[in-house]
Amino acid sequence: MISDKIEKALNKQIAVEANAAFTYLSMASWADNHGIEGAAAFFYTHAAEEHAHMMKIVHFVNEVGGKAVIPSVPQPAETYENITEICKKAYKHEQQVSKSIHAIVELAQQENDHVVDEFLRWFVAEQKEEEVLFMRVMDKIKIIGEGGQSLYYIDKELNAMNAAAVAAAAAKPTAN
Ligand code: OFO
Repeated sequence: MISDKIEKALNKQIAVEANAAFTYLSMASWADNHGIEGAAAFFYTHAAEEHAHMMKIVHFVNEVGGKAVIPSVPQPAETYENITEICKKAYKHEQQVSKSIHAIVELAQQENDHVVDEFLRWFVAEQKEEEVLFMRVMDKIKIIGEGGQSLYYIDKELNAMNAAAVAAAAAKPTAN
């Protein structure tokens, strides 16, 4: 039911989501090891979300007659300078993922594939939400500044954002 070109693009996106999941897992683990608990919880949640996105595409590709390919994932960074660097990287990462989703939407529209186009709408909305979230994180970091207690406050903010994200996820339809 899907063209070879779209199947290839969706399989590439499976790898992108897997890469995002492992990148955030590595960030969470680094924060965990440094006792930055709010940031760890925030990125563990995001790693799980990215894994769910990957699974959503795997199921879809197989459902519409394609063959989902499970990718190998490049080893993410093991160490980071600080939590600000992590958040900057995560924001950049989300912007790239959005571009990648938008490119598949364009492909689906060129091919008049309404099924794929409709399927990807969920991802377009999700990416918008994630970009907004990371933009807000960067804004908070700017407001908090670089004083002696900044890490404490950034961690507190990330903890609160994580709690809000967990509550929101519980209230909306899940990735299947
Ligand atoms: Fe998969 O949602 Fe962002 O990357």
